[in-house]
Amino acid sequence: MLPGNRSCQGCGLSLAYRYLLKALRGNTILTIPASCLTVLHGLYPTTSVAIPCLNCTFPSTAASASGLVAGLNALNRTDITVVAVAGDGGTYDIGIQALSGAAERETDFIFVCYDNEAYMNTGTQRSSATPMGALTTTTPILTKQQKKKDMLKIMDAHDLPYLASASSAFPLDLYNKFVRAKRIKGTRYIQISAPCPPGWIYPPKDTVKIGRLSVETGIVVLFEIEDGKFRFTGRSKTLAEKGSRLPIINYLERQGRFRKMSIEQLTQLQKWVDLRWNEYLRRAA
Ligand SMILES: Cc1ncc(C[n+]2csc(CCOP(=O)(O)OP(=O)(O)O)c2C)c(N)n1
Ligand code: SF4
Ligand SMILES: [Mg+2]
Repeated sequence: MLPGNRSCQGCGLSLAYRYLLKALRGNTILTIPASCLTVLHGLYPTTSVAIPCLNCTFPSTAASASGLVAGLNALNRTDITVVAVAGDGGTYDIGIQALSGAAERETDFIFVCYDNEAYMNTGTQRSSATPMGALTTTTPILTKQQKKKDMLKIMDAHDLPYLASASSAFPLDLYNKFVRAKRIKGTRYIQISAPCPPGWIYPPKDTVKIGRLSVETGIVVLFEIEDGKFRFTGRSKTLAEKGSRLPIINYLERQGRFRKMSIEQLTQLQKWVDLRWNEYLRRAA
């Protein structure tokens, strides 16, 4: 990644992207759909990324990756890693069909979902990754009433050789996951929680603080699953060993998007976070 890009100040995606490209060092081809990431890359003829990148249509990220892999195989260029990077809208919603198909065909590529929990590029519309209780421009009065879709669980059901959950606030953990994923063959799925100051409504200087709190509260859990074996990683591993998670209110109260959340929603969300945490503890045991 070159110095300078067109993301907003304090963008969690831009941090995560820098780390993951550093970890992927070597022959890599990217494919990315319409999203904040296309904006981050810049307008032709300028670009902030010094490696080849295909700009594909919104639903076709994993399909375009499948095409790239087939082409490279035909050329006998198995030394090149194909990496698809899409937002939560491009993964959980419009991209899920192509992604599931590519995973079932065991396509040899890494799919990265950076999760900023809404359609940010077009002005913060709700996605199925938006958490319950969040204000978006399409849930402007009552907040989002439904739970966040558990995409990690859906991808885990594909029995992938490697799946991981990371955060832009924990660079080394994120970096190590990409180094590990690069060495494995088949479909690898890595989901990165990427805080977004304008969409989540907090000052740009707090991006790392918000990201850390998401992990401290268990809203985001750092883990990896390799050939079916679940492991907590980094800070989540320590939290699992010490049993000292913070209540989610510590994370929610710092973000304007949750200012209209009801007490019932808060209770429901805390319950969901606790249930999922206990599920992970059982898997790790
Ligand atoms: C088929 C199609 N529908 C809608 C759009 C408009 N569009 C471009 S980017 C975007 C939002 C993408 O959201 P997400 O995937 O979460 O990435 P983010 O913008 O949050 O980084 C939308 C709706 C499009 N480009 N193509
Ligand atoms: S809207 Fe959010 S995700 Fe998009 S560039 Fe700005 S900070 Fe990054
Ligand atoms: Mg998004």
